[in-house]
Amino acid sequence: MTSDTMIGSGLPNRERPSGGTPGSGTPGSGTPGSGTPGSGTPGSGTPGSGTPAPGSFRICPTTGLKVHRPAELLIRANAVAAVVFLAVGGLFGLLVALTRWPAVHLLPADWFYLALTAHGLDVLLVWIIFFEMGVLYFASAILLNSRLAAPWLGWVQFGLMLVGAAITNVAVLQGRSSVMFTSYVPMKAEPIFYLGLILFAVGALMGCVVFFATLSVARAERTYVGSIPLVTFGALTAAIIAVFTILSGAAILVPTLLWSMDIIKNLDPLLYKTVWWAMGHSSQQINVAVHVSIWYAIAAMVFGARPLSEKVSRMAFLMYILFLQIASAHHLLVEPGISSEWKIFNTSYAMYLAVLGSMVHGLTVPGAIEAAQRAKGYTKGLFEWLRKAPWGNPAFSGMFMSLVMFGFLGGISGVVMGTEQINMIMHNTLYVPGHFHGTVVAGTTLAFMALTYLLVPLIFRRELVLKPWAKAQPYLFGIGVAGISVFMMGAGTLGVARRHWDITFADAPLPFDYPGVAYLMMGLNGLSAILAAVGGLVYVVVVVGSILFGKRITEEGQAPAPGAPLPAVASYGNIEHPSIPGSAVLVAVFFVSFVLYYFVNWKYLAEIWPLR
Ligand code: HEM
Ligand SMILES: [Cu+2]
Repeated sequence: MTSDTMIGSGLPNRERPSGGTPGSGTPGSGTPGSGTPGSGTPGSGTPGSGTPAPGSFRICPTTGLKVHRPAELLIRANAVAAVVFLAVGGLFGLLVALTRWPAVHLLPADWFYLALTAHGLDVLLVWIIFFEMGVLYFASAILLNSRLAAPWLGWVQFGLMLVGAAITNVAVLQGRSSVMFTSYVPMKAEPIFYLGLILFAVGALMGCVVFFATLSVARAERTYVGSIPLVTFGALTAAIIAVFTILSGAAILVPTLLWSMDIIKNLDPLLYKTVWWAMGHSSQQINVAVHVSIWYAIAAMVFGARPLSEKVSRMAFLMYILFLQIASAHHLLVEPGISSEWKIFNTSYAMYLAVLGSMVHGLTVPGAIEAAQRAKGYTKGLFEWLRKAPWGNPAFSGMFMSLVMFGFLGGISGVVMGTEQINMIMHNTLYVPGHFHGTVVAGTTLAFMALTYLLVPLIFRRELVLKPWAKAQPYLFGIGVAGISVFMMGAGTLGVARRHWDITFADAPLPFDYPGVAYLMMGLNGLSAILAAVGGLVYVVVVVGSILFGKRITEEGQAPAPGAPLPAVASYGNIEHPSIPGSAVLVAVFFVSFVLYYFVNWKYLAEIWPLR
């Protein structure tokens, strides 16, 4: 098969698992037909216990994949809950940003900290993790052509997470739990604040269990050929890290709950922070693993792109697991109880190994898209493949902006801030939220939004409403978030503290003035926040509107012929003979920016801290 037909159709030369087809890769299996896309049609044979009744599957008309209805319902439920909490948390984010805009200074101090707590909680935890549960079910049951193991446990996941999120929100809104999402001891929240978080985490753990069980069901029932697809592999690394994260969370939140109930009298703040960040840092690595998987998924679904090298991409995912914990030291850089040697080793040498994983994906994802586009004939110059990409398709534009901004805004600033010495310039300033709005909003959130535009027709079976709005949405949100990220980093570089209600220090006995530029930055941040909030609102309106009022897609797929190729997203295999000069140039631009910015910060450090 030429690479042209391979890619042009979006369908690779991998074949479906099916009885007796050459290359189906199930030699020696006595029941080769089990769980094929054709199950349910007469004679296809679905032997084996636990194989669901034929009626519980439909065939997707777009991909030809089998869709297990209980999995589909769970994905829908988790996606809807995610979007609702994004709307709530995003509103709180806007209120926070408008308060930090000195000319507006919207909320009084106590409401500011309440809103900040609710914002961090609802977006960073609730929105992201509900969405991730949907991704886990999609990457297991749907992409592996399998039934979901134990859907009832999936509903336990959903119920526990919903109840947990609701309880914690109630605690925050009651006003006595404004401890922000890190809830550093000795700040004490109401017991139900921690209880809600624990229930939420137990729910998420159940979701991981369903995911692992589905992988083994798919394997046992031979619903796929050869290795699992890359997207599923990425989700697997995320789920493994999630288990570690949730156990660390239990190790710290259970004692904190007991402490807030006065059962434990004392909790050591440094111990709290160290264990809390075992959870807090790992949870961000889950987000990265998931959004990188989504980049690959969208590249495959929009372009039929296949990875440049399955092995290299899988290694890069594994690096996330291998070098996960050493980097969490970057959250402890000013803790007096920890030695400098340990901090410097963990943050400046060991950390780069995890970063390397992301940089590999940063090359291979655009590389895969470039190779797919070139194979379709977009070969002129370095960048025809990129210029002629479907920029009006919000799934692509959102995904590509997520990739670029995650690297340039979140990635570079993360390494700079994670360097012990330079960290002293911006520790605990607005640079920190500037950095993580680059990673977790421009990177993760934008990628999730982009994927939603594909999930609505595939999983909700509705056409998008308000298509022109959907087209503009990633740009509104992406540009707004880029502004938030850059301007908060700018203000932070000038020393403006994070989590601070009043940068004028109006009632302080000793006056203090930030430079005028800091005020300008905060104003620009407020304007960007409005733009991002509009982008977020458009997303919610388009998604909810489509789910409720979009034209129903009633078309049913046909069971594909045995041996027919699987779509790229659901199979294993590299692209053949890739040529990616354009991506190589993009990567070179990235490295030059990286190095320049890194040294600018060392120079700045030398200037504000003269050693004579
Ligand atoms: C409309 C979109 C958003 C706006 C305008 C916004 C704005 C802000 C602002 C101004 C802060 C406060 C910085 C400070 O004073 O320390 C903040 C904090 C934060 N934001 Fe956002 N944000 C948005 C979306 C998001 C999203 C989608 C996420 C996560 C996925 C997120 C995660 C966080 C977290 C974790 C904090 C820190 C809370 C804390 O310090 O306890 N934000 N945001
Ligand atoms: Cu971290």
